[in-house]
Amino acid sequence: MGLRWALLLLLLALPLGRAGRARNVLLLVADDGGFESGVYNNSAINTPNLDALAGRSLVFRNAFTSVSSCSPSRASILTGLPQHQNGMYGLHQDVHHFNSFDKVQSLPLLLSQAHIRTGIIGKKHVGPETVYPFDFAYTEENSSVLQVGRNITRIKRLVRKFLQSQDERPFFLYVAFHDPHRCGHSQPQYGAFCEKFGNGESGMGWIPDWKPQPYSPEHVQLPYFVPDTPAARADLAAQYTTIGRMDQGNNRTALLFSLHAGIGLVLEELRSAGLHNTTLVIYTSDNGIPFPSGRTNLYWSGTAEPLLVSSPEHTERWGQVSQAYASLLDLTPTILDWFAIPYPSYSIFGTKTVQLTGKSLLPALVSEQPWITVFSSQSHHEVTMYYPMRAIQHQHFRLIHNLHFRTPFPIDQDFYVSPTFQDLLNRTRARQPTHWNKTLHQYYYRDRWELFDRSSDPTESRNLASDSQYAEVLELLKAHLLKWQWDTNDPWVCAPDGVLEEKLSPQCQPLYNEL
Ligand SMILES: [Ca+2]
Repeated sequence: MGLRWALLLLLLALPLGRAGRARNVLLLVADDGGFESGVYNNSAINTPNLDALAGRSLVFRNAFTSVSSCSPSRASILTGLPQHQNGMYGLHQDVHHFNSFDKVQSLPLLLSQAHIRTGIIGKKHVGPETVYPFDFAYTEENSSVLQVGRNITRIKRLVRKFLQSQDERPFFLYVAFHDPHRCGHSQPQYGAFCEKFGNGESGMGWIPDWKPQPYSPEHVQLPYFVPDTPAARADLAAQYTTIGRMDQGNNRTALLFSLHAGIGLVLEELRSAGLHNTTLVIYTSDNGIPFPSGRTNLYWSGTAEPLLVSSPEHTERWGQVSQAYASLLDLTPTILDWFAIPYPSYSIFGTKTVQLTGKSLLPALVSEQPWITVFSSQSHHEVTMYYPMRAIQHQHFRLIHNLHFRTPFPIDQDFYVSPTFQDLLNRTRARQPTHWNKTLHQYYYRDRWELFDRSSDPTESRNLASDSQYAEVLELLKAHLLKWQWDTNDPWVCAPDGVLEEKLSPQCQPLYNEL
């Protein structure tokens, strides 16, 4: 075969946009990030880079993770499959040791097969390597996660290195910031959120692109689910400071932070390389903020996420807000759609064909879509934290099925040592006011079914599951949720009052266990 033919075949194999141009994707994920940005109406914060990105994006107001835990969420983002289907039931690292199933066809795998170059900078937190291979990888597996996830100067240089070594293939670059994540459990010398890491003080190292900004606990905007106590405010202020390795020259009220400065640097690298007009940029987070009712919970407070989708080819809705419901399970279908790659027909176990239940978000970039339902599924966080839950958010209704409702809700090591939770424990033990919207007892002991109507109860404080006025809604949502569990081959589909027997036709067999 002649060289010209070989080149032509190679070009035909490359995914091209409608205009015939190569298309790329940059995925930015904050670790435990929430709505601390101007674009999401946090007026205490100045976030020029995220706000500028929002001006070139469709801003999703109703976006949700499918699971409120790091590794399971990253695995679901990178597969389009919920944790119970891709196998990442809990955290990947250390003794937790969860992995996705060997046969899972992940996004990096599918992209690689379609001749798209893949790169990851920052926190990977998923495995095995054969399921999640990247051509270019600087992660906790070969570097310090502080360096590749929090040192924005290092991140900037790695992005530059990736872009400068870019070949003729399109690319998918995943930049996984570690910054909004807690630090007190693993690196307490840098502060509760690593807010001192790289601040130039003795022993803290120095990040040249970051001028640390102190933040006053009195000025943080407390979400409704965080106790209004000095301890929690100081905790949140520390997180704001770490989020804010901010742009140089910001004024004293500019409470913006490393994450956003880092995003600015990464986007600047994209612009400098002349790739901003061919690259779909997505910004989101993996799970709820690390505060009570946040991370590890399937309440709104644990699953609602920021989501910006910026397409240079879809300028119609730049700067607009979408009320359509989006799930992080939609990211794999969206990215495959952007590259015009079909999802393969295959099975992970037996003959059950894997179906993506998410959808491409690209149509929303053209016109508002009638999407009103998203699903969530959680089994573990840490290996000891077995507390399976399934949930559906349908318009303003949220239904949570707590499968192990008779056991106390588990608390992770990282959160346990946090100033906010220690203060809650101490106040509860001393019978002092907690200034929280629930009690520890309520937090630990949950009803099997929790139904909330956010249109009349935005803080999800009234469980309507036993209210006869909502019996019809309850049954409808239960049926929707159960159908999704069957559609996604959920091994827990019969729990807690039955056993799944799969010979011949799969069905639930009763246990008569009084549930
Ligand atoms: Ca996380």
